[in-house]
Amino acid sequence: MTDPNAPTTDSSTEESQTDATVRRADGEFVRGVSRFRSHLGEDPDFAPEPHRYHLYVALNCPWCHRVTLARNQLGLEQTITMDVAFPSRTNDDDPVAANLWEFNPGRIATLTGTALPECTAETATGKGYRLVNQIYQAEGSGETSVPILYDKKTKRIVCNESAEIIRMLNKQAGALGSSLSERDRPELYPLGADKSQLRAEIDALNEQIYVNINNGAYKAGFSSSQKVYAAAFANYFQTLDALETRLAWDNRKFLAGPIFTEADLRLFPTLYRHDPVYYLRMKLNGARILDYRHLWRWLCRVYALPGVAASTSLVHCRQGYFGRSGNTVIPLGPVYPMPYPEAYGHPELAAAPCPQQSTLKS
Ligand SMILES: N[C@@H](CCC(=O)N[C@@H](CS)C(=O)NCC(=O)O)C(=O)O
Repeated sequence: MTDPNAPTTDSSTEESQTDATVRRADGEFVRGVSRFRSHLGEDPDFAPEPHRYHLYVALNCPWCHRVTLARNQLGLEQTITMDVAFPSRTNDDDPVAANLWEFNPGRIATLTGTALPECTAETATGKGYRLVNQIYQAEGSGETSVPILYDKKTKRIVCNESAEIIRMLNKQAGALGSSLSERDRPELYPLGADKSQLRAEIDALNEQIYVNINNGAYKAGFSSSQKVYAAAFANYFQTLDALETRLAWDNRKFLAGPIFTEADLRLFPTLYRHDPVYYLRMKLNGARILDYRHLWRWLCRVYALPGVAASTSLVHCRQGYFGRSGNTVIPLGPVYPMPYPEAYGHPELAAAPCPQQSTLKS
C-alpha cells in the first residue's frame, strides 16, 4: 500500500519514503526527510546578507560535514557563525530524553578523557538552548536533526537539508560576504549556461554516491537484516570500484574532471570516515580506501585543499560513532601503515595496485 502522503523525493538527496514503516519493520534503516526547505535569496523572508545566518552542526555527522566543507571552501567562516554539538547524543539518564543532540562544551569525551575544544554552547537563539530539538520545538516541529541553517534576524530555521544548504551557500557566497574573490572561490555547482553538461554529470554522480555510498554506509551499518546489509555492502564496494575506474580513466584530479565540484564535496565525508570508522562500525570491511590507489590519492588531494582538514575532526567522528555503541570502548586503529588522519597527508601510501573487480554480487 503506497503512502499517498509520502512526499516526492529527489533520490540524490533523500530516500524514498514509500512503505517506510514496513521496510523499517523488516530491519531496513530508512532515513527520514527534512522538512525545513526554504532557500536563501529565493524566499523573500531570507535575503542573503553577511553576519545574518548561523549553522548548527555536529562534526561527526557526514551531512554536517558537507556544510562545514562548503562554509570553509567558499570563505564564509567569518560571515556565517556556527555552533558545534557534542558528538555523542544524550545518554539514557538524560533528564529530558536519550539520543538527542546537545550543546555541552564541558562534557567529557570517553575517547580522550577531556572536554572537546570544538564544542560550543548554543549561541544564536538568545535562549542558550541545551538541546537541538528545542530549536525545532520553538517552531512547533518535532524534528531533531543537524545540520540546521538558522536566521539570527527572524529567529527562524531556514533549512535542514544539507544538499540544499550547500547549493545555497555556493550560489549566494558573494552576497553572504565570502572572504574569497569570485575568481579564487571554487564553483561547487557551476551555474553558467554553458555548464549544463557538467551539472548533469554532477547530478548523476550525486545520485550514485548518495544512494550507494553516503546513505549506503548507513544502510549497511544500521540495518538489522542480513539481506539488506549484504545488498548495501555489495552496492557500496561496486560503486567504489566504479569511482576508482573513473579516476584511473584519464588520471583526472577530481570526479568530474580537472576542477573540484559538489560531487567531490559530497563523496569526501564518507571516504574520510571509511578506514578509521565505517570499516568497523558500519561493517564495510570489504576493503580500505588505502587499497584503492586512485581513490586514496583523490582523498589525500581533497584533504590538502584549503579549509578541508579544518572542516571536521576524527576525534569527534570516533567519539560519535563508537562512544554509544557496544561497551562504548572506542577502537583506536588503524595505525598501519600510519595513524589517521595523518595518513591523509601521504598519497604515496597507496602504492600497491588495487583489487579492482570486487567479486560481490548484489
Ligand atoms: N537529509 C538530512 C539528513 C540529516 C541527518 O540525518 N542528520 C543526522 C545526524 S548524522 C541526524 O541528526 N539524525 C537525526 C537525529 O539524530 O536526531 C541532511 O542531509 O541534512
